[in-house]
Amino acid sequence: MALLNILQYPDERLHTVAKPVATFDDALQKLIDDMAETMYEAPGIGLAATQVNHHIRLIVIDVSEERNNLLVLINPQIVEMDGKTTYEEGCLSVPGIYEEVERADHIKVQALDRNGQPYEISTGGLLAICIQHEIDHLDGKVFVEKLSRLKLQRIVQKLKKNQRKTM
Ligand code: GNR
Ligand code: NI
Repeated sequence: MALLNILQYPDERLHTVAKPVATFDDALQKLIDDMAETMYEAPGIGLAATQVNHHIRLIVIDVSEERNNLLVLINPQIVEMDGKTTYEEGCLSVPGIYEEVERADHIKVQALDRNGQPYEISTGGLLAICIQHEIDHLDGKVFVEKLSRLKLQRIVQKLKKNQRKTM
């Protein structure tokens, strides 16, 4: 297993639209394991392949308290959305920034597991928010881009200042 480097906003590679996974080979299994390790180590509740510069439709998530319930979503599709909720989101690619974002409250998602078997989840709460946040990454979108231009400008200034300090 290995820790992967997480791209930091405003890295333009975070705007890449990911392609569907077509082959469930050993390289994919290794990437899944490395992404899970990277997410747990960060620590975060989710990680999209986009964030580790692999532009395929693969997400790992664990919203459990015990950090022992890894969920792997490959080629995920939201097939139903219901209601609205707001939550103060953060992102491993946007360190130190936490902002309220509005999303669907309940979703139904179809995805493939790490062996390519299809499954479906109907969920709400933090898991639903996290799945939507991660699918946005696969579509090249970062949560701060949902905020006003002024807020986004201020966030980018702050991130650049912090990045200068840590280089
Ligand atoms: O660790 C994470 N926490 C989080 C909190 C609220 C809403 C979404 C998230 S996802 C984030 C990890 C991450 O950046 N995934 O892309
Ligand atoms: Ni994120």
